[in-house]
Amino acid sequence: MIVAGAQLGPIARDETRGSAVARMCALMRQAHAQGAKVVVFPELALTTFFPRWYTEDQAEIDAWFETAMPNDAVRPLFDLSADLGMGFHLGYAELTPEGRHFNTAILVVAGEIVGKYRKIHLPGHRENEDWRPFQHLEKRYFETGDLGFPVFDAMGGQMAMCICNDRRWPETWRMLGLGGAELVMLGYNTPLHYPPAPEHDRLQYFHNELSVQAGCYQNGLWAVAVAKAGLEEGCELIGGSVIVAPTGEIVARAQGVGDELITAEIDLDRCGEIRRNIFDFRAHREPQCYGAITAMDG
Ligand code: CDT
Repeated sequence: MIVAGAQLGPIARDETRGSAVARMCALMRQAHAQGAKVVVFPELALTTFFPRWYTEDQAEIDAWFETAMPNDAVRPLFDLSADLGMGFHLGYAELTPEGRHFNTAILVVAGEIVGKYRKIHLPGHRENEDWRPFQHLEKRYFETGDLGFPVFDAMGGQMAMCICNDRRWPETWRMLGLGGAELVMLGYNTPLHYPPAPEHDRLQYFHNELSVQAGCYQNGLWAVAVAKAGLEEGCELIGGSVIVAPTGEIVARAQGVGDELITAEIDLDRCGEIRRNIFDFRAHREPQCYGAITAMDG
């Protein structure tokens, strides 16, 4: 199958959801013209990355969240997906009828939601930290995802999702690998500047690729990792969207930091190249020796 990653350039604070959706529809059309069966959009793709701002006004925060999916603003994406018979992955802020807040991603195939994931590894902090040039308040505005690491039988394979910071954690990938995932779709908003350790700023692109390539290789699966990129409200976000093979090799990479489509022809059966050999879990894993992984946080 051909898969696509639709990197988005910055979304301004005052850009409407309708405008972001129109940009995504254009990229979905482009992906379809190139034969793609599914297109992956970034984390929190409908709005600017609002956790960079502190507020105590819950109504102000709730305005960044979606209370229904689809809703009127997003419906053009669902309609286009149905018309084209295509799949898409979308990250958005979810406010449930019970008033719970999640950083969520869905997989939609031909206009129907077939899978949902809620981000488990929430980075950043809870309180305003004045010394930072911008905040990273995911721990304040979201709760930890409560859906585990699900894998969905869709589009002729085993599909899974994770979100941004999740990609840095080997536990994420192993859970998805053990669940039989063959293709992991993920979106990210990663600032180029990491205020607690600015000496690592120069490594942001490297750490993105290192994490995704290791996750793919060590679990024998494909990934499409897609950025929201560029200078967004004074904060530089990395680009570098990639499609990675089960061997850990990068088969497509975005060149810039604007709206940009990347595609690759992938064969899900190639997961077996790794899973039947070096990472044959059943033959070689020793779970009786891994107790600390679930018994301890640090
Ligand atoms: N969105 C997100 O998870 N971003 C983090 C930024 C670094 S932690 C403040 C990431 O892991 O890319």
